[in-house]
Amino acid sequence: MDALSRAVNEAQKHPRSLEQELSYGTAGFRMRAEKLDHVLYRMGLLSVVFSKYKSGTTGLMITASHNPEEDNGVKIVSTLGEMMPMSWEKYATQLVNVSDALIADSLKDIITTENIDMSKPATVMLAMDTRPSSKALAQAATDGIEALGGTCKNFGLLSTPQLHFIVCCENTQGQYGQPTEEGYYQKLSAAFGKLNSGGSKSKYRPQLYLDQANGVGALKMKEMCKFLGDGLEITSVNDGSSGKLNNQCGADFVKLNQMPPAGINLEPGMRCASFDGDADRIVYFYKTSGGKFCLLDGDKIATLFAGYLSDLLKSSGLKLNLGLVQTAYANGSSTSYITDVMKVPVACVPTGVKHLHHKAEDFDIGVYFEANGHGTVLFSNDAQKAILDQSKKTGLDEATRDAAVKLETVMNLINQTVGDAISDLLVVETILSQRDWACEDWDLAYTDLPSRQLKVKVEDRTVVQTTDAERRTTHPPGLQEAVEGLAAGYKNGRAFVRPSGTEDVVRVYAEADSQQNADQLAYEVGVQVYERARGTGDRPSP
Ligand code: G16
Repeated sequence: MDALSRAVNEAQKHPRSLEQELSYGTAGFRMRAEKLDHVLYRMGLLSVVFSKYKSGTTGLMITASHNPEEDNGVKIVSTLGEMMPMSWEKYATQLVNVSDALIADSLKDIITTENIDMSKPATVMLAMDTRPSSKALAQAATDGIEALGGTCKNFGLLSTPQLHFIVCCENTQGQYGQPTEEGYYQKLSAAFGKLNSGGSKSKYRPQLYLDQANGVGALKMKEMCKFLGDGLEITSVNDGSSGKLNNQCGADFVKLNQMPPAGINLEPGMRCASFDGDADRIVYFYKTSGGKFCLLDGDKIATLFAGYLSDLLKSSGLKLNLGLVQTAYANGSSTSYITDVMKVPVACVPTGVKHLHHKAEDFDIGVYFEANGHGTVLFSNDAQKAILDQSKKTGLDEATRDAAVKLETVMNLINQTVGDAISDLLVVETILSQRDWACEDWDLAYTDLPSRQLKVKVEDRTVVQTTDAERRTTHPPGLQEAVEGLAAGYKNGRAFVRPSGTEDVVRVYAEADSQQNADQLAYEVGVQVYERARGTGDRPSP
């Protein structure tokens, strides 16, 4: 039996029982876990075809990240650890939506269009998060991989960024690091150790309270701590030993509710951070001596990183351009600060790491962060070479050389393949330590405009269509004018709506001069969405 016939045959074990049309969203397919069996089988098939197309090892991650425990999802990782190219998303969408009988036709279509040599070998690295549904879904994916003759390397539980890292290491023949979980800890901990070799501090304390969303990040941070030695003292909260994944905790909860997670009794002087369910996002928070909760989100992390890197660039004498990439969710104050004070170019792209990552490649050093805490830094090949050359150059004065060596080491601390909560945590701690800053010092750069996010349930969220990096809607008619009219009524008012690509909701974002005004604006915009886009369930309430 040839591979395509086997793929059809094996599909009987994973029949498509869902009539609903699915599409490859912000971060792959995501929904209630019980609906995903055939999706995983078919993504197993696709990851093999994609591996043959790329002539390299691909990755398949089973996770629904910040979504509730009952959901699950899948995304495909490309050979350098980046997301599967957007041009392949249509194939994924097509393959999961055809009837069982048309699987071979759908595969043939991809193979012919992309001119793929099916005789090439294929390997797929598979990993999953801690959701109860993940194991069975991993089996469905494995069945798909093996039906098409691919080799499946199952890594079991990994954080999403660890899988991206390992896939990159594998395809660069170890140049990026060793393609194992241990290789990940070794590379990052070695860089962290080099950058944090002591020195007395007056404000920075190497103690962090870490909310791990009851997810896979807890297991992996525990491993990382063994490699870090006593360089950083972490108090683990929501480590999965009792609570439910992402329930009243995690980066998404903290960012959206602007309050501490369950399990942390926040007091002034404590530096805290939250991971999300698959440890690819991180936000920090603290409480002022006046008792105010303060969030240090992705925007604040981005400016911390960009400020530090730009100082190192100056001191090292390197002429490399540094840019920052954000989405519409970036707080208006952060964008003004980056543009007007830091004088760093900033670009705005639609939500989703795939968009940010792509845009960041336009710079020698591209820092990208979503306000929700997902981000990293990319160094172009030329930038990496220039930094390495400078750090090895003889005859430089000590300060110049020291800055170049630091840049090189920071590069090794950053997981460039994708936003990584563990790596980002280590970079934040390094910068705070080197600057001898407490959270208050970090937070001084600019003051966030108060903001509010809401979710509105509608019959079909695809009726909301957007343009201009999701800052404006083009459909349903009249919605954009209504949103603009409402925002104009508030000082510093700004609002936008967009359909989520990971949850069945329309998201509303609003910011204004006061929290009360931001809340009110979000509510009023939410009502417009509810009325104009056929809202269902609870009408937004003030
Ligand atoms: C995913 C994506 C992020 C995105 C988030 C929310 O995060 O990786 O880029 O910001 O979903 O997307 P949306 O607003 O479209 O639902 P995660 O951490 O859940 O994988």
